[in-house]
Amino acid sequence: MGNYDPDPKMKFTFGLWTVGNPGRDPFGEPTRDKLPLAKILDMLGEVKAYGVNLHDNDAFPIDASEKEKAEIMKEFKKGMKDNGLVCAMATTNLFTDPVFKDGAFTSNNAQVRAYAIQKTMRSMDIGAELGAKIYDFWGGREGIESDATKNPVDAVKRFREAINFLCEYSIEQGYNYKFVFEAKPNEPRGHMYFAVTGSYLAFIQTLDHPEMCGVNPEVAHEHMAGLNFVHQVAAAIEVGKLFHIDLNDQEFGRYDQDFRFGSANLKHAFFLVKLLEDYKYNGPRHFDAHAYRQSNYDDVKEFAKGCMRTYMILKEKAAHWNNDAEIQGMVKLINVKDAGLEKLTKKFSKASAQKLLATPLSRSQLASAPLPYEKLDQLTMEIIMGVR
Ligand code: GCO
Ligand code: MN
Ligand code: MN
Repeated sequence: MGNYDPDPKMKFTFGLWTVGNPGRDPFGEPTRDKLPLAKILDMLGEVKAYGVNLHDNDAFPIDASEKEKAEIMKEFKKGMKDNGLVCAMATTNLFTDPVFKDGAFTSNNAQVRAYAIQKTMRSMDIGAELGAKIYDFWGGREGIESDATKNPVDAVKRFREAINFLCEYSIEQGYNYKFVFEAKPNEPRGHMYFAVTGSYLAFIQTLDHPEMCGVNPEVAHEHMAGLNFVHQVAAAIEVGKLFHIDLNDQEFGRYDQDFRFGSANLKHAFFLVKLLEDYKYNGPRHFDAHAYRQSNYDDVKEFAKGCMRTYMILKEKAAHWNNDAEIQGMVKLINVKDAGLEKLTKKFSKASAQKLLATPLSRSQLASAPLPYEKLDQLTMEIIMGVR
């Protein structure tokens, strides 16, 4: 058995709100005491995480005075230093306070929109002081229950205006942030705008500064909608936009569960880790998950260690798959090459089109080529199950 300790090169991070989650749900009160900031940072140090992420109000109360903010900032920096942590990502809480009940950047009220931008600027100042290089946008309240209440075209325009403004703020302040957008189809709103990662990949291209913007896909968010998360991440990788990732787990089609990474859909988790490792993803790997409501803080530590350990185990299994001679032989077999035809279809020209039209290709012969996918999948499953 290998060593599955968290590797700092993997940049495993946790939000203050993840290990600090007190176990509240829509039907019940918290089951754990709220942990003070210093204790959360100590816990992350103890489990050997690489870094910490925050929403402004996870650490700095929404009504904190400048003096209180300065004291918390000092405590935060000390906690990071004592525990060898970096601050990898910061974000704004644009969803808890009642002011955001009908959206932040997409609110129908221009004053609420302005307040949301102002709050984000202040939170960007905090993140930059803590050293964060990534700034996340999760539109928690950007959506509707009824389309009678908001024009969905205006919503996109308003969101774009806010992001363009904030990109300029980051540049003007010299913060050098990379912005990342995190899609979710529903919860807490009935319907949220930018429902899937692909929505943001298209949106980014319409911004004034597309080069500083990428995505932060989350396993649970695509699985809630019954989608294949690996494919969403692959789409982001292929256009060079995977700047951050939120790892957790989720039963398909259920409410927002935020389970420990790999605990519900191990096969998908395997292919996700394989994709990230094969394409040398180098950003933070953030476990945006929380422990079961039944757990006490000792068990929360087991939860955090479990997220990282599962990733390390799956990373080893992905390498095993890549080095398995029988599997690689099959991969070669199913990827039929034809240098002449590949050259012909690589780029259109009148001549290549004519040549392609004149090429005899036997449909029945092509259809009869062997595709032993049952065998390939079984070999894969045996690696995942640990018998191969
Ligand atoms: C959720 C989201 C959040 C965001 C966080 C950072 O489903 O609640 O995943 O946890 O990631 O607010 O923007
Ligand atoms: Mn989530
Ligand atoms: Mn998330």
